[in-house]
Amino acid sequence: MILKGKKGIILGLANAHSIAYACANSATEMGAEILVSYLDERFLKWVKPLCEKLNAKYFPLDVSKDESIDSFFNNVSKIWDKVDFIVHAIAFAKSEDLEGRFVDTSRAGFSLALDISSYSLVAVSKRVASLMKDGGSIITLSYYGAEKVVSSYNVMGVAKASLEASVRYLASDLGNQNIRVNAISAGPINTLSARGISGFTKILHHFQSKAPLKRNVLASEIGNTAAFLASDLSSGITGETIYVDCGFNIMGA
Ligand code: 1JT
Repeated sequence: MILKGKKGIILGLANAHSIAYACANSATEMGAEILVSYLDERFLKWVKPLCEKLNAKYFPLDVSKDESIDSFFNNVSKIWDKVDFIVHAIAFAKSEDLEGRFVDTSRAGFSLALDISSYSLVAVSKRVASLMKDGGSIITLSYYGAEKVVSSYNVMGVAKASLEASVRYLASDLGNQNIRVNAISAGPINTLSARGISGFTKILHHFQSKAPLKRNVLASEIGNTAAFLASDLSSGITGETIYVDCGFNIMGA
């Protein structure tokens, strides 16, 4: 029960396959009280029953709009006097930008991917920091394509590189309020977002054969690492990108 007495926000729940759901599940098991964000009414069909099961509150949030971020945190501050941790599990890119050549990325596609997948962490961190009265932990999700070229990941790789750099700058800014900021670099997981990508099954197979543990990473393993980063067990860790990828990233030829 490493999160007993803590209050945490999980951003980006779509359905039971979401990494956000695995994080909400682990945090609840570890004793935290959870509040969840979902994009809009289209997702309520899945979000409502999942949140009821976890005894979690849920509010809509569209990170592309400052007004939506403001009203979300306004909702949070009405029911909670403080927040201890937040998990940011939100990313987006146009499907046409996750295939073919990176060099063909449009200005609009580049801007959209970086806005939703990277700037949103900055916008959310500013608001949540003012609610983290006893310090806190900010956690986001990244992927190996941030540092090495992974075919088709394209503009998302650039967005994740920007996200990981933002983690370091945010950690530097917020450290004096005892707020830690870290990223989890997760191995590929079969979520709703991932399944939309052509060739994703091939990626899962390649990953399994190369990774030291010879299997794909489980969403629950990401959730458990997020719980560790949210807890006081990780009190000396900030600005870091932690791999939860069955060892894939250590391998060379
Ligand atoms: C997004 C999507 C962000 C899929 C993502 C993602 N981060 C990791 N994945 C899974 C993935 C995707 C590709 C890949 C390897 C892993 C889809 C919606 C937008 C945000 O390529 C090798 C393309």
